[in-house]
Amino acid sequence: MQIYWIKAQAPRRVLALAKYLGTETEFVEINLKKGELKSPGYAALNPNLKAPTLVDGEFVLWESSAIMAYLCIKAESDMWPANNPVEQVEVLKWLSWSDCHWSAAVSPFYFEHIVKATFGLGPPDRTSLKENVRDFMRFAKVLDSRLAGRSHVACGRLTIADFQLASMATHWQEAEMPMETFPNIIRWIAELNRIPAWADPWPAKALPSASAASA
Ligand SMILES: N[C@@H](CCC(=O)N[C@@H](CS)C(=O)NCC(=O)O)C(=O)O
Repeated sequence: MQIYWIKAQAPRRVLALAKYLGTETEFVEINLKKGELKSPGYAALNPNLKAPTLVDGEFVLWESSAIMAYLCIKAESDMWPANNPVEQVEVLKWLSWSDCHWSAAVSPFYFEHIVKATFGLGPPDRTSLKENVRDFMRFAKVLDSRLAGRSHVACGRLTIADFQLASMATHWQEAEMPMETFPNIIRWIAELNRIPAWADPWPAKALPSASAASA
């Protein structure tokens, strides 16, 4: 099994999960500078030209939440409750909410402060972020209320919904997200950061980038 990745938030949650579950995987870093993400070989795996992508024999899967569910099913982990329909839809609800609402609320902050710094795209535009504060507050309130008196978002234990929701929010301080009035989110993120695989999800040794180009 291979996971194609770049140093960004969607691959991050998949890599963290693979590490957490101890999944035997080849981690193939896509070389952005060499244009591997846009190469015909990679496009054949993932027509979105995005990362991550999982390849398991003939089976190819993109979308980080689907990949996380697949890794859990293979590992028989209840972080994706494949055998419990009620729990499964509870996790699915938060995955959907993340993709539809939370992600859009946090990503402008993450982009301006983290993505730009990671890929050398210039300084953050703090002025433009002012118009994103309202949406951030709106959806952070929903998540903070959910986490009041709870250790995790769904099922009373760690699930892939936590990794999905936390991948950008984990960087709230560096990304200057206005999180100060959401103590339950801050506590939840601090607890997640105590998980070694979450705190440091990046593969120790990246394979030579030629692997991605020839995919
Ligand atoms: N919904 C997708 C998002 C994939 C995605 O947007 N990946 C970003 C990194 S977080 C990417 O590959 N960006 C590179 C680009 O757009 O050139 C998932 O969860 O896998």
